[in-house]
Amino acid sequence: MRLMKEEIFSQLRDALFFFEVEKARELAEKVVELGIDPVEALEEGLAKPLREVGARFETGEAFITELIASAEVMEAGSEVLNKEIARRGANRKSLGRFLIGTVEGDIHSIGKNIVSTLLIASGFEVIDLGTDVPTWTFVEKVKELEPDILGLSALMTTTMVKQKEIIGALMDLGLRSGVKIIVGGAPVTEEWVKQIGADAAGYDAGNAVQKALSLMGDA
Ligand code: B12
Repeated sequence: MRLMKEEIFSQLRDALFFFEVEKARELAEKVVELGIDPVEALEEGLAKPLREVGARFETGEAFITELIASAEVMEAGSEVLNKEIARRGANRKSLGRFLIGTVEGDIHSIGKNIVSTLLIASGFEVIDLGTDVPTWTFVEKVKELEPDILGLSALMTTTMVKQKEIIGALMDLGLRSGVKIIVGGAPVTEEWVKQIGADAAGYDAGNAVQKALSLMGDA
């Protein structure tokens, strides 16, 4: 089983590097069929190699077309795996309401979607506002839905400033104290959390769930 798992993860990695969308979907279905941990498959088979493509893009070794093509592979595979993750965690009572979205100007959705799925699987009620969400929409939705936690995703150094803007707007309207705020995305650090007055940062989906649970404990 262990060998089979490693073999499938390695085939998933190859599918991502060679832009094979259908192959990734089939392999993800095989992961589900064989009862392999879908979270591990997502991280080892798809997320890690996608980050490698990102690093190559940064150094000029990969083109934007390659980045887009490998992201499509990741999305196809994660669509199948996310369903399985949610299915495994179904029928739990809600631990709390979690409002999540990617900030304005930023269309990166993959990490946010993985975090949402794992939160659902862990028992949170998740409301996902999608990507490129204006600051004002976050504020309105906090007012309307009264979530326990607000999760703000930003993948770029140029868009993470929106996390600060949203927290500022919530403070100005007297809404900040009613909601815990957790920020995420690759550029986020503990230093940034302090600087913008958030409550926590989540560095991957597992860590996001852990932090969310501990914030609920503080509530
Ligand atoms: C895939 C990808 C894309 C895809 C996105 C597809 C999609 N549907 O999401 C496409 C090709 C569309 C894309 C576009 C662009 N991209 Co891009 N992209 C990436 C890449 C390679 C991977 C991101 C990803 O999905 N990672 C996999 C997931 C699983 O990891 P993750 O996103 O980090 O999420 C995890 C954690 O961060 C955390 N997390 C994430 N969100 C949240 C939220 C909460 C609440 C919590 C608690 C935790 C949490 O948990 C997640 C799960 O483990 C990164 C490189 C990188 N190292 O991040 C560049 C990267 C983010 N992109 C970059 C750039 C520059 C762009 C473009 C501007 C490119 C261009 N020249 O057009 C556009 C921007 C468009 C826009 N306006 O947003 C830069 C940003 C640089 C910067 N300024 O900081 C990066 C860093 C690449 C690079 N090294 O240069 N991109």
